[in-house]
Amino acid sequence: MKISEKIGVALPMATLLSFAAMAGDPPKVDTNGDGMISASEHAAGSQKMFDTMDANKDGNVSAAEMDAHHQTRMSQGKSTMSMSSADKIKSKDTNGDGVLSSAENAAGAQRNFDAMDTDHDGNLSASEVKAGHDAMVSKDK
Ligand SMILES: [Ca+2]
Ligand SMILES: [Ca+2]
Ligand SMILES: [Ca+2]
Ligand SMILES: [Ca+2]
Repeated sequence: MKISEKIGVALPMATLLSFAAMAGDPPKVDTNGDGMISASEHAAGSQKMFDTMDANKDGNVSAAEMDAHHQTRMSQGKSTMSMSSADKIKSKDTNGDGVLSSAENAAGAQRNFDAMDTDHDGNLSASEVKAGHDAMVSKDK
C-alpha cells in the first residue's frame, strides 16, 4: 500500500471506529441481524450518532458538541479515542466551516464504509470491521 493511500484510508477509519467506540457495546448497526453491516445500515447508524451529538439540533455538529458527547462516553469508560474532536470534524468538513453538517457526516460515513469494505461486496463483515479496528488501534498508539 502506498503511503498516500494509507493516510487517505486511516483517517476515515478512525472516525468510523470512534463510532463503534462511542456506541459502547457492539453498536446496534446491524439492524436486520444478518451479521453484516450493509451500506444503508451503516448510513442509518451514522445518522443516528450525528443526531445524538447535535445537542442543539441545528443540523450541524460542532467540535464543542462532539467534545461534550465524548466526555459523557469517556466518563462511562466507553470511549478511548485520543483524536481530538476538531481533527475528527476536519477529516469530514468538506466546506471548511468548522462544523459538520449531516450531509458532510453522511459523505464521510460513506467513505468510511468504502474503506472498510475491502472485498467491495457492499457489506461489512465482522472480519472487515475487525481488520479496520485493528488498523486503527495500531495507528492510535
Ligand atoms: Ca445487516
Ligand atoms: Ca449543533
Ligand atoms: Ca462543514
Ligand atoms: Ca465486504
